[in-house]
Amino acid sequence: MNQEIMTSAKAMELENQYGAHNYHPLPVVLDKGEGVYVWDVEGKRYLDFLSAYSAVNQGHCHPRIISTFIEQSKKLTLTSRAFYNSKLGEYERYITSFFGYDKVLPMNTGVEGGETAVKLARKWGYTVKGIPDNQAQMVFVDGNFWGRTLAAISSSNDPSSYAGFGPYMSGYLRIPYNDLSALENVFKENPNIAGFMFEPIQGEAGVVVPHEGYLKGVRDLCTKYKVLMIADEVQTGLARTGKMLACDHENVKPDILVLGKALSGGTMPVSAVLCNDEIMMTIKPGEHGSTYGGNPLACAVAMEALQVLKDEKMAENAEKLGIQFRAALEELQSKTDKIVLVRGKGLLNAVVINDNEDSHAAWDICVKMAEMGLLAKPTHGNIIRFAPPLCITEDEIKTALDIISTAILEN
Ligand code: IF1
Repeated sequence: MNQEIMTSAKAMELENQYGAHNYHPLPVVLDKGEGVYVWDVEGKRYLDFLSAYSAVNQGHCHPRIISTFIEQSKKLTLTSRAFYNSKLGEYERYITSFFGYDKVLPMNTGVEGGETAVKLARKWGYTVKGIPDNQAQMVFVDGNFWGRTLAAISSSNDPSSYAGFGPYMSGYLRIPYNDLSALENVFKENPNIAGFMFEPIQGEAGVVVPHEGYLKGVRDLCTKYKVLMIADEVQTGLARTGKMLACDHENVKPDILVLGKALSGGTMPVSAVLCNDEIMMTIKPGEHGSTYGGNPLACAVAMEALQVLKDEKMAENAEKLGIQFRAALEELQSKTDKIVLVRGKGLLNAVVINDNEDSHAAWDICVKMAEMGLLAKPTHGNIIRFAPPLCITEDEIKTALDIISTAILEN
């Protein structure tokens, strides 16, 4: 086929004509990525401050991860789990010792990880906790986001996630986030609760950081009431918040850990559910799985993606530069009434813009930042999330802050 000259306009037109309209992207057409930078079709360079929603923590096209991908992809990519493969056992040993659990169940997308965690909790509820059949309850929190499947949106209180897709999954309870008395009350009132699944910091809700002690409080209450603590670290995990896991900020160990996104360094969907034998062994052969789960390519890439985080001290970098980034934004906040709030941990941060319902100030700021060479996108209308790859340098943070402050002050 002759090589058609692709322009941004042409690419947007093609997506509009032939693709589902399930997103409203910023008018930027990306063509290349390297480290913290991405380039559009016309060659304009941007600082990527979204990192594909924290799936590119290691930086775009990290050389070590790409060369591992290329090497394994020439040898063996997929076997299904009908057979063993030479990478899966090595990966399972690597990731379980990396995070300190007996076993891992490998899946692909983050939401499959969440679904797997809910199925494990229910199975454990019936076979270990002794919940009567089909009576297991799962507790979620307001503002949660763990994907787009019917099981995931059934737990949501965001109409843009659930409206128009009913009927919904039963056996779900929902309480306010960051509220330990609400958690204890729901545990006291419902004897058949199998698990409590939540994000240690809420990403989609707009980087909502719970009060100091919340994670510890959740851990203690889940232990006291024999409810599985399930940490959805799909977005907060893998060094994003300044520790390898967000739960590490309070030295808390969830019963089930869900990982995804950057687990592959942004090369392909790889997710993982980790827990100890008492829970993991409740699922018997043939009771759960997926075609691509645990494929040799994913295993090779995930080991390298995790090792890169450690070798390049990305959690430490996120911690250090996150403190600088938030301090500078708070300084900016003191100069304008446009910023209502700055919040975040590590390099998962957000700015809440002073924006009434119908204005689109946050969107306009993002369009202005794109023109100035920085990509970020609003969530929930007036909240702008800033999440660059964790390989970013101090100088690049300073450049980003110049762009952000100019765009906010000028808008
Ligand atoms: C979209 C949001 C972020 C997640 C957490 C599980 C999943 C996600 C904490 C599911 C996925 C993605 C989904 C993507 C945009 C992005 C997102 F805005 F939708 F909410 F990051 F905040 N747990 N989040 O954040 O993982 O199945 O997608 O691999 O759906 O628009 P997935």
